[in-house]
Amino acid sequence: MTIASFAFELIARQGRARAGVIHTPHGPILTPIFAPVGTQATVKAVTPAQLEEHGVTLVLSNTYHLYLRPGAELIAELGGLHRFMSWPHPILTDSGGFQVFSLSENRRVDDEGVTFRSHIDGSLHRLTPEIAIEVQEKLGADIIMAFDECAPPYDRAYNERALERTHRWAERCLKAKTRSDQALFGIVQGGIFLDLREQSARFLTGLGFPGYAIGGLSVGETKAEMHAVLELVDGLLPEDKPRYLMGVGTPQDIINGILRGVDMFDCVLPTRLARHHAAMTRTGRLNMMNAAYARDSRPIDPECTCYTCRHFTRAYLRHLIVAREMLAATLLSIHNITTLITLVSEARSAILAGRFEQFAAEFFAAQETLPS
Ligand code: PRF
Ligand code: ZN
Repeated sequence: MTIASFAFELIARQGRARAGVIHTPHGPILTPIFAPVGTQATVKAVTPAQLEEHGVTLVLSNTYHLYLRPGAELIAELGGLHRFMSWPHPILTDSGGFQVFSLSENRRVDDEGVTFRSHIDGSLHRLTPEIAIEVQEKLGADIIMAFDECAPPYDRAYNERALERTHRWAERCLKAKTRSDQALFGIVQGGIFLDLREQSARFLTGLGFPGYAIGGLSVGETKAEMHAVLELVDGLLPEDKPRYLMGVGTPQDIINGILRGVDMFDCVLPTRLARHHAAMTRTGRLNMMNAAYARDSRPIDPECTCYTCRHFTRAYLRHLIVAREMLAATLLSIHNITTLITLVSEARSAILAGRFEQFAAEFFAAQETLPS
């Protein structure tokens, strides 16, 4: 008998909120989970040892970037992405669809795939569902994503066309897949249009993926529109499969997602904000360059247990930023990632203890600016 390399166990529910475990070939992922983004096979400014120390279990990387540089064959030759970046824990790769649309110039979409110019050297490339799967199989992540098209959220005609294409591409991704040790997730699209979202969730569920992502959100729609899509999709996706809200990353959006049945999140926000001198806390953001911190002997967040908060003052962090020292980005990234990892891990404990409602209420009551 073969042991399934990928499985989702739903352990507890409170309302729509869920706590579970995703089993992968590189170990378990306790959900809800937040995954920091390692676009180019590195979570910017943070070492794998530092990620491990701060409770990170899942890292996301990008097909688009690694396909362009250094190339999937090279990474495969060197033993795959886990070994290449020395991350022995679970990895998820995004398919490249979203990145082609947001990063490359002169892209042209047809039913077959996308032709685009590299944002690095302008060279011409083509991604199709088959190529996206081939590249992701060479990289060897535990969870791989279907090749999709993320349309502008309010354009009905565009969303109808993109959805049809995304569904054909999802079928082709399943067909192209050859490895049995990777879980391929389907991606629900449809913009803000609830009937299209319903059509998408039903179609993809019919194909029988081991997990489902909700794409095309946090791309300019309102919070109310995002919540309406999440609530609809929560009722349509199978309960016994993980749900992943792509590219979502503020503490508020994460709690709102968990309240609506989401198990997985990823975002560049903690590391991007860190490089722009912002410290994330559960209740708001601090600009660490602010002169008010010049003599502040407190840590960023007295409640935080991260390496940065255990060892350094706000005054020191401000000094590093003003002096343009690289360590600032590392220390702030560690803190910001820890804020989100601690948030999802406490949310999980609250769901398991049946007190997530109170947890969420207290979280929103503590916000500096009221959540929308
Ligand atoms: N599709 C894919 N990756 C994504 C998105 C999407 O819609 C988003 C949208 N928030 C982030 N990353 N493949
Ligand atoms: Zn901290």
